[in-house]
Amino acid sequence: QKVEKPVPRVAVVVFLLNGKSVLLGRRRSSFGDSMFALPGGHLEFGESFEECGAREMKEETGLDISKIEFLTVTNNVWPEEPRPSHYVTIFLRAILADPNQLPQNLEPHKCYGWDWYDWDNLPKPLFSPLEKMAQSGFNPFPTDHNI
Ligand code: 8DG
Ligand code: MG
Ligand code: MG
Repeated sequence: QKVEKPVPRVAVVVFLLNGKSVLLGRRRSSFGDSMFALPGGHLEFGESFEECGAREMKEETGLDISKIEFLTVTNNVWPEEPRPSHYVTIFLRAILADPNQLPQNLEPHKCYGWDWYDWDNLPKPLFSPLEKMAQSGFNPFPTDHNI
């Protein structure tokens, strides 16, 4: 049996901001199972980061987003589990296009459900790329220059 040599892949994930909260879902996967993670997925050929973020959000939650902005990028290597993985992860932020829209769990085989979590009281365990960012003091919310 041929074993493909692993290669780095590009992931795009979105901090969907709603008041002081962000949208998180518990992963249902052999990789990071039960961990709270952002909506997102793999960058497809020819896509912009913003197109990918909006598409993954729609596929996974049914939500339409607006004001999509690039925040940062991190390099994430999992040497072992369940197979070697390496993601260059693009973090975006966005807001709901319609503030009355509710998230739906459109890929229940991949996620146990979406909910809003206060940034100051994030659930545990967080998926490691997100955990690393939270630990580093990163904050996805815009700075309020009026304070
Ligand atoms: P796709 O087929 O829809 O493109 O992929 P997916 O099934 O939605 O993939 P995913 O696991 O949700 O996202 C792809 C990879 O992105 C994931 O395996 C690892 C990386 N990733 C991070 N941080 C996060 C995160 O917070 N949420 C998600 N969903 N993926 C993340 O590095
Ligand atoms: Mg997806
Ligand atoms: Mg996904």
